[in-house]
Amino acid sequence: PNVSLIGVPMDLGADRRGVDMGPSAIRYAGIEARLEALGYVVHDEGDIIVQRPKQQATPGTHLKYLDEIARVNQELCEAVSFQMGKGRFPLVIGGDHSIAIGTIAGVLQHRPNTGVIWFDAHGDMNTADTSPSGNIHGMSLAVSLGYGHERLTEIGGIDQKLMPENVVLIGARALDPGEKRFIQERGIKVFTMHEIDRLGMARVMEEALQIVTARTDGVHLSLDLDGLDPHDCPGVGTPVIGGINYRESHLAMEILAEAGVLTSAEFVEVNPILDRMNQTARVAVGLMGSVFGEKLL
Ligand code: DIR
Ligand code: MN
Ligand code: MN
Ligand code: MN
Repeated sequence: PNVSLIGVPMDLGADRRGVDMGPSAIRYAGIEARLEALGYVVHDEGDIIVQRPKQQATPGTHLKYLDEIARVNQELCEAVSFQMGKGRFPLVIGGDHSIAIGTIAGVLQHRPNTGVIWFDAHGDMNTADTSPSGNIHGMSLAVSLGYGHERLTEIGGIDQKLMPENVVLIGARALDPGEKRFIQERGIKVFTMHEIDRLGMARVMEEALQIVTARTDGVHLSLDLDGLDPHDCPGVGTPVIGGINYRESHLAMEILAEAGVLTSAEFVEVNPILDRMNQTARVAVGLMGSVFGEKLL
């Protein structure tokens, strides 16, 4: 089995420096050796180049850095699609969560009915009208569903988008008012921290897997490290207390691995500047180990 590692050193979608160093931090934490020890052939395809615009404003919209984020995601879409065309598993490392736009657009070229597990404290379902921040990392799931600025939704083709019934959120605990409406209007399944506490992570994952596999031709994992509790992952730009703990998150990855359905993945929002001794990247690499099938015995 071949894995293509693609780094995206982007911080423009979070408008906060440091998360651009995420790919370096994850490589330093040993991702390549970790997967090679499991028997994978890892092809490190390097990083997508991200420019640093002189100004954050984009004329005609309050979306910050729209031009460069659109350009990077277009390139990422092509890179992911190219690697999948060679039969490889794309593993994208970020970078802020705006890069899910390009990753998912690329995946949809090969698996047009992909299901998605969106592991995150946030919903990332704002549009320009509902966003409190103008930060595109809070809009990427809406874009992947076909809602948002045309410069973003056109990436990969406006007709090749996720279906809301094939998407589940896990770990949500900070949703903006417009995101709550978006979720309710489209009937998107959300396992908030309440459901995780009540049902336990094992049951949540079993139910989530049923949903994302029922009508799909693949499953993508989009894992924002701020889905975990900031105690375990302090190196993120928008921490929210009361999150998924280390053990629950590994259990979730192990159940995903056992199901054997995953066809692509991305790990985002690692910010080594805000971290303690690269802990968050190390946790990210541990989770990647689990989701690729690592076991103690
Ligand atoms: C907030 C924060 N909902 C926004 N989003 C974050 O700016 O749209 N997503 N941090 O990961
Ligand atoms: Mn190697
Ligand atoms: Mn996110
Ligand atoms: Mn988040």
